[in-house]
Parts: sequence; C-alpha cells; structure tokens
Amino acid sequence: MASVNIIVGSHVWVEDPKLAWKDGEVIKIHGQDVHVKTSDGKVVVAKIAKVFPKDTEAPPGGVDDMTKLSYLHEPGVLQNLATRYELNEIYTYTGNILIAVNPFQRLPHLYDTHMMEQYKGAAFGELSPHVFAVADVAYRAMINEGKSNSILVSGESGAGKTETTKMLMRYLAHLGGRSGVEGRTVEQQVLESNPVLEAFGNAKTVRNNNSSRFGKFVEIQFDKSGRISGAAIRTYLLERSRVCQISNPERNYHCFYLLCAAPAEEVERYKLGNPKSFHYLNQSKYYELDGVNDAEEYLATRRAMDIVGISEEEQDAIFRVVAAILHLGNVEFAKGEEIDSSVIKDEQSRFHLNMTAELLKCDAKSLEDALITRVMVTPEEVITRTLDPEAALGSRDALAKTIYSRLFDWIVEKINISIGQDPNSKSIIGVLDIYGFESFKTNSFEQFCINFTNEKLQQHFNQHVFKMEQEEYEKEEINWSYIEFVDNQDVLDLIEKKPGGIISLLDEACMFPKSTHETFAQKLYQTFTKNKRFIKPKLSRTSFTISHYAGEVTYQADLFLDKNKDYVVAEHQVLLTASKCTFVAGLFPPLPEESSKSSKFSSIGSRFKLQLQSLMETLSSTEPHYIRCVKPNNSLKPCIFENLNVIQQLRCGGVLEAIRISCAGYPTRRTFYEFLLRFGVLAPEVLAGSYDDKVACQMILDKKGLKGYQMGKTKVFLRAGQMAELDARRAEVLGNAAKIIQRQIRTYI
Ligand code: AOV
Ligand code: MG
Repeated sequence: MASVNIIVGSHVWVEDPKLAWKDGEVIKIHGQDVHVKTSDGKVVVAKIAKVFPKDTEAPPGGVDDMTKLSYLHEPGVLQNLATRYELNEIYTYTGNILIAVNPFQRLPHLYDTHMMEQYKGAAFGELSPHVFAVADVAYRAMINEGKSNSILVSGESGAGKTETTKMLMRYLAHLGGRSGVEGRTVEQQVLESNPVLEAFGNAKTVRNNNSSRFGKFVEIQFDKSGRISGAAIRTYLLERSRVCQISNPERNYHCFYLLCAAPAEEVERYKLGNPKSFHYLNQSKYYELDGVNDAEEYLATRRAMDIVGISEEEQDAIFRVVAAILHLGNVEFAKGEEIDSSVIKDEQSRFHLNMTAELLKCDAKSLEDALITRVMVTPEEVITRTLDPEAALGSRDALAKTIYSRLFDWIVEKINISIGQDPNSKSIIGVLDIYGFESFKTNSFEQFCINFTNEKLQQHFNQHVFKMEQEEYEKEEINWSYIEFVDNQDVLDLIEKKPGGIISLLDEACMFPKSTHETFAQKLYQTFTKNKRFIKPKLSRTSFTISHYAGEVTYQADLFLDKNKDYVVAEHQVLLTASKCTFVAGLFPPLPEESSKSSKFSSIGSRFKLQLQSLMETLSSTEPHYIRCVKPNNSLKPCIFENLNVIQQLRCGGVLEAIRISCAGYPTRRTFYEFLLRFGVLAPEVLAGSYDDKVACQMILDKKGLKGYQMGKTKVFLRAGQMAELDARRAEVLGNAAKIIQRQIRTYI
C-alpha cells in the first residue's frame, strides 16, 4: 500500500526512538528501503512499510476532528494533537469520541457559565470540541428520544477523568437544574457528592495528587420535563491497603490529614495533632499538598457533607471513626510470655488502644483481645489461640481496613438515600469515571481487576465504534459488508469464564485450605498452556502474563489468594456490633447465625465480576458517548507534550483501535465539492465539462484507476491510503506544472 504513495520528494513520517515520529522528505528509494532526510537534517533509512505520508496541506492549527485528516494514521493523529495542545486546544474529536489532553493548568474561561450557555443546544461539531458538547448531545438525545445515555470517561491515572466527570456533571446540572430554587436541590447534592467522596476516596499517589482510589458510576435521573429528579452513585473496589500502608511520596486518604488540620477544639477532642505522629501517615514523608490548605478543606468537606444530607451528628461520628483508625495504627505489640503470644507494647500503645476504644465506644479489653487472640471453632470445641506480634499487627491492620471500607460504603449509601431515587424517571444519563489500564513493574490482584474492567469496556467500545461506522455507511447507502474487526472476547473468556477462567480457578484455590500461590500458579499454567492470551514467563514459578488488548501485563500471583478473600474476622465483627455508638454498630450489622461462627470465604474477584456485569448491562441499555483523557507528560506540568507517552495512551485507550476499525472501512471521506476542489487538477477536462459533482468525482477516480472506493449520497468514501495516492499524483501534476513554468520563465529571460 505504502509503496504507491511514496515517491522521491514525498513528505513523510519515519519512526524515531525518542519522538515516536519525525518528519522529512524522501531522497531515495532503493527496493524496500526508503532514504529520508528528516527536518533536523539527518538522513535515515527505513523500510517502506514503516514510512507514512505526511499531509503537507494540513491546516497549521490542526483539525478539530481526526476524521478530517487526509491521512488517518498514527503520526498524523499525534501531530494533530500536539499542534492543538500547543495552542491550548485540549479537546479534539475522533468522530464521536472526544479526546481530552490534560492542560495541567486552570483554563477558567473554558468552563464558565458563558461557555455553558454557548453549548446549550448547539449542533455537535458546530463549536470547538468540548466536554460540554458531549454532555449536550447526551442530554438532547435523552430528551428527544426518551433514551438513556451514558458518558464513559477513561484514561490513565492523572489523565483528567475525575475533572472531566465533574465538568460533565456541572453542565448537566446547569441544563437540568431548577434555576432560582434555593437550598439543597437535587442537582446541588449531586455536585457536592464529589468533594465528599474525594475526601474519603482520593489520595496523593506518584501519578496524581488527587487520585481516585475507587471507580464510580453516577446515574443521574431526569423527569419528563428534563429536570434532574434523582441520582444513584455506584462505587467499585476502593483500595483498602492504602489505609495501613503507604510509601514515599504518596499520602493516605485525604480525610486523615483534613481531620488533623481541623479546628483546635476537635483536634483536642480526638487527641490528634501532627500527622507525623501517626504510623498510618508517617510511613511517607509527604503530609502537605501543593496549593491545598487542609484546614480549609476540612471545613469545605463539612459544608459539602451538610449539603448532601449527612447530619452534624453523623459527621461527628464519621470523623470520630477516622480518628479511631489513626489511633489504632499506633497500637504496637511485644512478645508475650507464652510462645506465639503478644502483649500491648508500652504505655504509648496502651494510650492509643484506649483512645481507639473510647472513640469507637467499645470495650478496651475486648478490643485488646480481638487484636491479640483468635477464636478457632472446630466441630468439637472452641479454642482461643494467641497471636504472635506479627500476626497481631496483621489483625490490627485488617481491622483498620475493614472499618474504613465500611465507612466509605456507608457514606456512599447515605448520599444515595439523601439525594433519593426517582422511581418514575424514564431516562438517565450515566457518567463513568473508572480506573484506566495499568501496567507496572509489579502487578497484583488490583491491576488484574482494573485491567479486567478495561477489557470489558474495550469490548463495549469496539462494538460501539464498529456500529457507528456502519451507521454512517448506511446513511450514505454504501456497502460495508466486508469490514471486520478482531474482538477481545478471548481475553474475557480467559479471565471470567465460568467454570475454567482465572477468577473461577482463584476462587477454587481460595476455598481449598492447602492451596498456596504456587499451586494456584501451577494450576493456571496447566489449564492455559494452549491459550494464545496466556503466557508463562520462563523463569518464574508464580507469575503469569496476560496478553491484553493494550499490551502484555505480567501479574505476580503471590498475594492473589489473600487479596481475593473478603472476610471480617469474627472477633472484630462481634466487638464492633457491640459498640455503644449506634453509628459504629450500624457499620457492622449482626451476621446471620450460621455464618458468624466461621470466617466464611467470600470472593472479591467474583463479586467484582458481578458488579461489572451489572454495570455492562446498564451501559448496554444506554446510548454511549466516549471521552478519552490523555496525560501529556508525567511531570504533571503544563505545555509539555511527550509523543511516546501519548501514543502509548492512545493505544491503551483504544483510540488507535477505533482508528484501525475505521481504516478497515473507508477512513477518508470528502464531500463531492471538497474532493473536486483538491483533485480537479488531475483531470482538467472533467472540470471543464459541466458534470454533476458526483459524476465528476467518479470520473476522476476512474481515470486514476482507483479500486474499492465507494460513492455515497453526498461524499466520496476512500479506502486507507487512497487519499495519499491521489495526493502523490497531484504533487506530480503540480510539480510538472511548476517545472514547465520555470522553463518558460528561463526562456523568457
Ligand atoms: P484522573 O481522575 O484521571 O486520575 P484527575 O481528573 O484527578 O485525574 O486530574 C489530575 C489533575 O490534572 C487534576 O488534579 C488537575 O490538576 C489536572 N486537570 C485535569 N483535567 C483538567 C482540566 N480540564 N483543567 C485543568 N486541570 C486539569 V486517577 O483518579 O489518579 O486515575 O485514580
Ligand atoms: Mg480520578
């Protein structure tokens, strides 16, 4: 394909290890080798299949929709985004998909009320690309067709998903709000749920100072007249380990620092003080966030809690529990007199233990027992076993994590109850803000679940993009029957098939007492030897690699069994159910009789799978809209656009896949008029005749011997590469014309 397009003198893109792509001019073609003089004066030789034509007529400011690019390929897409980013144009369409490149600087004018008013009811594509335009389309579609819509925001950590989601919600609240109504309106509650959830579910990570450590789907309900009438927030997989374990330069959940910066009276009441004095916070040296005042944030969070309907008493109880967790983390253990037993280490630890008990309003002795002993129930008898200091620390941390995750769930549920659901709502707009694909040096169960989510969403995305293409073809009445695309169903089967998928095998391993991570890994190796998506790394006995749509990821199986088990230690349950504080007791409702005795296994993986299934069902019943957020650099700074980084994300976010699907069909489309304007020079005789535009286009294409293109009702549809081919012919014609003119000029002189 490429060979037809590229001739000596062509402007092209060649691969570059640093910049991803570099532009240059072809100076020689020798068999499959193309010699290119790049714009920085070097000569590189590349295989012809890896050299792509550059559109020399692309507008200097880029195009607002990738489908307007003459050549839809990776370097073209990248160049377009980079050009626009430099001009602070952070949004670009790819058909109906919005690509948002994080500006890492406030652009207030971009989101003000004036801007919202502009996008209200404007036709899609009429104004510059914007999140508001996407929200507007979703809203109009819902009103006009009475159909539910959803907006799926994805991208890697720090790419701007949460910020984008907030803008979408603000715009929808603007459209569907009751202007002039004072007080706690539904839409205000929906908006204020964000700061509350962020205080308890976000934290500073290496990648983002305000990283969401949970997934979120907000379902906004509308009544018949298009007003917001209710909302439901669903959350997914809060990261629990963070409560007890953080490393430099990360932080724990924001709420801990906010509380330490609360007004003196509260800090005194909870016996708090400097965050440096708490083990759960001082494992990292980072306490403060640039540009954030925790004391102010504390008050702001309280105000937001007021609005979403969390009463003052409940707020006090919530912060009391947060304080209790900090004190609990400072309880340390020493070896007891008996073997494998432990005692509270010293006076300090005793103080924190008492404070924890006081704040949770439970008995201090029972708390101590719950930490340093474990009751074993066998069919014959009940045995109390002591724990060594290490196991006691494990017990302490498990308790902290359980309390925190219950607290988070309580807050979500409370917000849902308080906002209220509209049972009569006919249509919703759902907004999904969920973790993007992750691939780290070491990947564990969390990454496995996150990447599983992304495979699911990717499948949904592909099917949608494919459908949209087909619709466009149908509208233009052209034949699309031979376009294919590769599905990722095989990866999904590998992960979730029941029985036989990885999650099923993991559950089996968790239920079998003698399993270890090694036996689990061995089982995987045996089961999936022939699976194309599964790879056993050569030197490892416990890790496995999955070939995801976005690339290969190697997972360390070591903690999979532990992390998949969700149970509350029976002693912890009993202790907290008995709390004299109704709030705390309410977080731990008594269990049904038979399950309370044993720590019954419940699978986090399987539950997550069901949650995802239900999410996918919801999404499938809606008309989806996609926003792909892109993080232009890892320094979180404005004005830096790193090509390789961005390419990787476009690949993972399925943007390149969408382009590929589109390339399998007719990626370039031009109205008849536009086509004639550009390629009329190829057949001046056609232009001279008074043909109908469509006929004229057809004559030019036939004259140049192009095959496989299609004529729609208003546009010419070209196969991938055909535009470049026509351009090459055009360049020849123009080049010859220029030579003739030069020759004539010379003879005149
Ligand atoms: P994320 O949600 O995608 O990451 P955020 O939405 O939290 O990322 O964005 C990270 C940071 O980028 C924000 O705190 C802002 O400083 C900046 N930012 C993002 N979008 C904009 C924008 N439109 N205008 C100005 N600044 C922006 V994570 O939750 O970590 O996956 O788990
Ligand atoms: Mg986020």
